[in-house]
Amino acid sequence: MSQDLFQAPDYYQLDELLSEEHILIRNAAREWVKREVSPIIEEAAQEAKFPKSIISGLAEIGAFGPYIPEEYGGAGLDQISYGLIMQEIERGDSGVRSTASVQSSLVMYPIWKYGNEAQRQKYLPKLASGEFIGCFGLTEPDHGSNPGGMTTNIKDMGDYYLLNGAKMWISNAPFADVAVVWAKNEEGRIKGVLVERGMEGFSTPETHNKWSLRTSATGELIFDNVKIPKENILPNKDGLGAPLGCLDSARYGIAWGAIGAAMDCYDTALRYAKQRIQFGKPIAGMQLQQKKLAEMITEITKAQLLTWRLGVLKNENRATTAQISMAKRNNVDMAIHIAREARQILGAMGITGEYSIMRHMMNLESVITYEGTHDIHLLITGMDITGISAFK
Ligand code: TGC
Ligand code: FAD
Repeated sequence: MSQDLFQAPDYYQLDELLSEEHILIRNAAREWVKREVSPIIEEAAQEAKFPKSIISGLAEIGAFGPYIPEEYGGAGLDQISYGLIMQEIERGDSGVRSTASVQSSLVMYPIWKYGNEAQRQKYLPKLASGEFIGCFGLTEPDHGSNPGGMTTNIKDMGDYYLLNGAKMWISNAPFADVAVVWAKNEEGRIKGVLVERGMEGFSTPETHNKWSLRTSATGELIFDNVKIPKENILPNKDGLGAPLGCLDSARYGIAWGAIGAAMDCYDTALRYAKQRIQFGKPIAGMQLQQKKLAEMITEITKAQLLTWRLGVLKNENRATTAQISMAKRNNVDMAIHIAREARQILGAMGITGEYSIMRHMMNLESVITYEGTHDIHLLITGMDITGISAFK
């Protein structure tokens, strides 16, 4: 990729809504992405390899467990800081943000919230430092949008549980040290199970040939009579609400992250349009290109306001699942539209790895599907405003 010249748009002077600490944290993440992610990310995407060399840097900027208390190795930050970190990382690449989202909201969060003290002490500091990488197994081959139908199961064998089943499309699976896996017990109740690499009968084959999220490793989790010690069950919450509670936190981070991808596409397209001369003048002076750019900055500004307000509500523990769904859905859709428009502004150059836009565009095809599809989030809003579930 050519040199990273990113300049963040702040059309409504929203920095004034942030504290000094927020700005320090955001700027540290921004600088780190420029220094450590931008120079290597295009090659990693072309080769479809997760760049393991950035794990320690992610830990240093507080991307692993931003809001997990410091006593467990987390950064102890508020929800707006968490969002800003996700925004900056996804400005670099959605696959890198995925790794941070899974580690923080889908692995550390359930261990912190639903685990006991021994489980917290055993796993959280190592996950916060990046010594351990985690993954989250909810989706199955036959149960994606409808995780409540899962068939992965645990059977009580007296001294231990026996785990059987399979999960699919699992971020970080191929190299994760620990997997938070959701499985039904004999009463059909969903429980969280901590499965460690090396347990007999547990394998994690990688999923190849993705055109999207190529810097993030995706795989299956296969459980063939895996013996699970009883102390590896998360004791403090069960039922579908347990994994869905984790998704609330991850979806919130994605709502911020998508703004980062959109800002990068807009900024790249604006700079290119000012420099590219056709018909004797910069294409930025053509009305059609101005329409695209003006609509982009309008949508980015609206998304920034939405997430800032959601962050305030989240800090006060008042953000609802439906509010989070609205922000995830709106912002990812906004980002994917901006990526497509920005790609066109660059003409043929837009399809090359010289610029980040096509990579963002392809990544966002995963982001609009995982953590609840675009349709599912619309139906969550529909359910919230009508009081009637379209899922039953
Ligand atoms: P429903 O009957 O509505 O709810 C079942 C129980 O769960 C409770 N609940 C929640 N609790 C906490 N937080 C939430 N967000 C909750 N939403 C619902 C609910 O109150 C109920 O509790 P109880 O006590 O009454 O039993 O469930 P449903 O089966 O009708 O499904 C609802 C639906 C479709 C919205 C839900 O299943 C859903 O969100 N589906 C989408 C699945 C999804 O998002 N999967 C994501 C997998 S992980 C992933 O994609 C990671 S990508 C990682 C990366 O790389 O970044
Ligand atoms: P389906 O549920 O089969 O949906 C197919 C289509 O039907 C979609 O358009 C959907 O909107 C629509 N649809 C489904 N139900 C309804 C309905 N009731 N009404 C209207 N339309 C409907 N999962 C994990 O557990 N952990 C991970 O780490 C993880 N990482 C992922 C990484 C990547 C790169 C990808 C692509 C996915 C990942 N997922 C992960 C899985 C992801 O959460 C699922 O793909 C997603 O929930 C959708 O499930 P599905 O793909 O089975 O689609």
